[in-house]
Amino acid sequence: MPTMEPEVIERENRPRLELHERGLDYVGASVASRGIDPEGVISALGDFNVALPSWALGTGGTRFGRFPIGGEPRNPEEKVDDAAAVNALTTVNSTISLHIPWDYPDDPVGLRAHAESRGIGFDAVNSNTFQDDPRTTDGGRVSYKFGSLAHSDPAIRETALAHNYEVISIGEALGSKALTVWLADGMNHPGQAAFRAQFERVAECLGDIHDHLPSDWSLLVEHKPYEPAFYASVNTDWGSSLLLAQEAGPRTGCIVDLGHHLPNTNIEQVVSRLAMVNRLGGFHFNDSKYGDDDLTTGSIKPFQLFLIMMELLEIGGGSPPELAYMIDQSHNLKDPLEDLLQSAEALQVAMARALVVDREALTGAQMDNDPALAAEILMAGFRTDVRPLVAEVRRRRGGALDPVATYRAAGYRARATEERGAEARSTGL
Ligand SMILES: [Mn+2]
Repeated sequence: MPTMEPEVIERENRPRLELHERGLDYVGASVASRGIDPEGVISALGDFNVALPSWALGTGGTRFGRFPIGGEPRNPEEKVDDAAAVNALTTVNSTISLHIPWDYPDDPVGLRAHAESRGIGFDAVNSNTFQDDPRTTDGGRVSYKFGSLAHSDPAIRETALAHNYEVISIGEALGSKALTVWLADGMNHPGQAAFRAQFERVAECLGDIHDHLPSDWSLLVEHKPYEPAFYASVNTDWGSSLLLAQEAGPRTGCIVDLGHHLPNTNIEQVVSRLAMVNRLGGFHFNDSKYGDDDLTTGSIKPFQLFLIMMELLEIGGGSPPELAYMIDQSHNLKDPLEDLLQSAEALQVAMARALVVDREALTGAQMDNDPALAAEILMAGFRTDVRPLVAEVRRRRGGALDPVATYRAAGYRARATEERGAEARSTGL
């Protein structure tokens, strides 16, 4: 199996070290002048771990087609290997989130041991009841075409519940502590179903799933305004998501996927509201220009990402709170591992920019009704080149000063292609 050798990382870091240290000195002094300890920033960044999604280690696609890159991981074990390669470079992506049935593990205990040997743990497991899975849908007699947890037929709701229970038991074997329900139920046509009846069926089923969870687990629900239900999703917005979480039970949190909002939604405000009532469960990070585009995190709206990080620090009292953080993207053109490396960097940079804001001074300006001063304080953080702080987190833990350049220098994709083949495929049922 291809690996990311520490010697290669060390070799690539060496010629970059001098410039890195000069940058680190400069940003350290600049941040210290605001009364912020750069060591505290480095330490908080090291604790901000973001899970990698098993479905994004291969190329994604659109309705127009898919262009495999070669050497894609063919099974959950190889996905763990690729996640370990990313984490070796970034040091802040030590968990993987498995999607069932796309990554159905035949031997979860063996997979867990393999992951542990590569320094990888398991984040939330994801259930899928928006596709018919030949393993569980009784030779096509049971179908999710008209819904799963919202379906009018109790037998189909039972099948969907059974799938969620199976995913929980797989997750227990893997060492996961949360279930994220991928719910696509809704309507494609006005009049197709009753809003209220669909919602009530889903709420009841989520309550059943909640009550089925092991005692130290949590349940995560994720809203999305449209697709595949193009007229109305049951869990359409953060208000519906909050209602479902409240109905399902106390250990249910809401996932905020950055692409799952109608245009111009103030996502940082949504984050604040959900946290205020203790229902912020976590994030699916990506970026979006028009809809659920699943683009590289921080590539379209880096300022929005920074403002979301500001809210996270508000919730965590100055450091990132413990939530389910995950990247959720589709890599249509880039090498998926390079896209994940860039996303990990964007998340660390956004968090670092928030960490170097003088939050006490910001609160002072807010209380004094001085919006110009508040903007000065906020933008001083956003405009700081925090990249040496972010790189220092990686360097101290054996990671790469320049992850993408190091990944390329290591020839990882070529080695993976040699071992797994140019036609290796990884996504979907
Ligand atoms: Mn998502």
